[in-house]
Amino acid sequence: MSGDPGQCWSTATAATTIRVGRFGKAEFLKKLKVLIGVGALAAAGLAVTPVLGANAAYSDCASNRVCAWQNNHHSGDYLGSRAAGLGIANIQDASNDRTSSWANRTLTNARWFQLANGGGFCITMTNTSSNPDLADSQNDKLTSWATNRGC
Ligand SMILES: [Ca+2]
Ligand SMILES: [Ca+2]
Repeated sequence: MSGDPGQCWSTATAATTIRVGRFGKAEFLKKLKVLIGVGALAAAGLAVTPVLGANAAYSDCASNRVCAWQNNHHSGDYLGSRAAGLGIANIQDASNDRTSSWANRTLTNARWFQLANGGGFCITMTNTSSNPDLADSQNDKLTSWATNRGC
């Protein structure tokens, strides 16, 4: 409706006709598909956010938790957290092999493992410390973790 200032289109049908006429049917359908695609992406984002906490930050990790993030410097998806004193557990499937930074905000040492159920190599997460940038050999390897002691 941003067309000729001298024209006044009183119905939606008239506006649609003008738009189709201006862009051509093929281009109109292309624009429509783009709009539908944007809507679908927005819907997908809304569905994922509550689970993984996209665009998380260090401050999302409570002071009594051990936490993992998708990207360096405690950013990207928030992959999960655990309280102190818990035994070995696998991280949720959607978070497996994605951790690039972690924080242990508890007063207890914790540890994480390369493989499920405490398998593979073990890395200690010292109490009240964090690693904002895992070494290449550790990056995207965390599969299980425990918060009751170090390795
Ligand atoms: Ca990662
Ligand atoms: Ca792994």
